[in-house]
Amino acid sequence: MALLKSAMIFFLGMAALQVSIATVYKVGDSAGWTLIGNVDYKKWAASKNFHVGDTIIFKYNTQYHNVKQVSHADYKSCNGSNPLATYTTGSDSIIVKKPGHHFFLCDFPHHCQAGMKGVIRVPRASSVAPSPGPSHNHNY
Ligand SMILES: *[C@@H]1O[C@H](CO)[C@@H](O)[C@H](O)[C@H]1NC(C)=O
Ligand SMILES: [Cu+2]
Repeated sequence: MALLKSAMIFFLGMAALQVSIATVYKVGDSAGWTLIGNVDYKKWAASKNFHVGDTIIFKYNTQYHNVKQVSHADYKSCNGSNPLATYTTGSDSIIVKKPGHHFFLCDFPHHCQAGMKGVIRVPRASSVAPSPGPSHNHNY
């Protein structure tokens, strides 16, 4: 009985830990998703340690901007005509569901070229990927 109880506490503790690890990120911080102020979204995204379960929020004026998730090729060429997902509410909460690279851009004319694009890089869980070396690599 005591063992069952401590097992319960352990699992509840793990669940609480999972919740506390999930982070909410507002894209561009106080600036939001915009052309104003020349926010470097690539740099912004590269400075974060995203994980599965995190929430990415895009805040913007819907008259001028939107959010499209695209393929790597379309990201490179700033082509939003074949989106994997489209967001247009002006306050889009996107929950990171899987590891990998997630490419986003604004599909209004020339906005992507002007810098409204970024990559959310989500590393695979460290327990899944065995590390070959003695030190941890953080090349994200
Ligand atoms: C965007 O991609 C579509 C489909 O792949 C293609 O037809 C279109 O020409 C592309 N647009 C630009 C501006 O490259
Ligand atoms: Cu835009």
